[in-house]
Amino acid sequence: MTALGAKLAIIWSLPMIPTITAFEASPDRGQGLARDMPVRWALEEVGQPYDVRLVSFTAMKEAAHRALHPFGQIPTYEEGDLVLFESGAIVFHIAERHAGLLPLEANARARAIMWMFAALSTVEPPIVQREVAMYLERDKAWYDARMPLVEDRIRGRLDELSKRLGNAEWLDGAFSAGDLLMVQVLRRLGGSSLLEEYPSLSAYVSRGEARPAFQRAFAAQLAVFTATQAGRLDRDA
Ligand SMILES: N[C@@H](CCC(=O)N[C@@H](CS)C(=O)NCC(=O)O)C(=O)O
Repeated sequence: MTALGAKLAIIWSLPMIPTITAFEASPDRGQGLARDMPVRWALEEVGQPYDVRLVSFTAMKEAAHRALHPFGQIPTYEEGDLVLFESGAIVFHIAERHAGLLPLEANARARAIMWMFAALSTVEPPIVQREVAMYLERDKAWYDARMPLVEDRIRGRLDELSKRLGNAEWLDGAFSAGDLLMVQVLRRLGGSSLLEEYPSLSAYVSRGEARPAFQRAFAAQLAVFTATQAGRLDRDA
């Protein structure tokens, strides 16, 4: 092998460290509800190191960020020539490229992917509707009438989900990317009594949160918030 060939072989064999984007100032004050969290969690589950680029709300809407994310949001994922947005797609990509988040057996794998979609397209929408109502529609005349309807829609989904989960530890056999996304979606109900009404789902979320990979991901995003706060205090002093 020539010297150049040897150099290229080393470069090709080096693992590529992906870069994700996250809020510079997370509105949830470090609760790990922003959607960089499932991406961090998936990367931690598979043992893939990653870099984080923090973006401000202003920068997210500028052309440079929109070139990565047409909707001007976080998270994004850059890995060599590959640029992805949509947390579900990013988690899926990570799960496809590494062992540990999707079963190898074809039917079990298809079911795990089904649960990823169920989390994001069936369970999450009414939960996000509740957040939209709470944060953006509280001053509307119809707010008090609408909220119970939205919450009942969430209860309907939680009821169905808890029936399917039953006494199982995870949704379909071993922990998968489907559980990762489902737990993360249900975490958005933290602080409301809705999740507590379903003890088996509360326990399911706690099992997810107890995983070492979750803990590392959570600590990493919390460290961003803590550092931002410390910076603010220094500036104000
Ligand atoms: N479906 C997208 C949603 C992305 C999203 O809503 N990102 C939020 C943070 S969790 C955001 O960037 N919000 C700021 C904005 O929309 O201006 C995904 O799962 O990645």
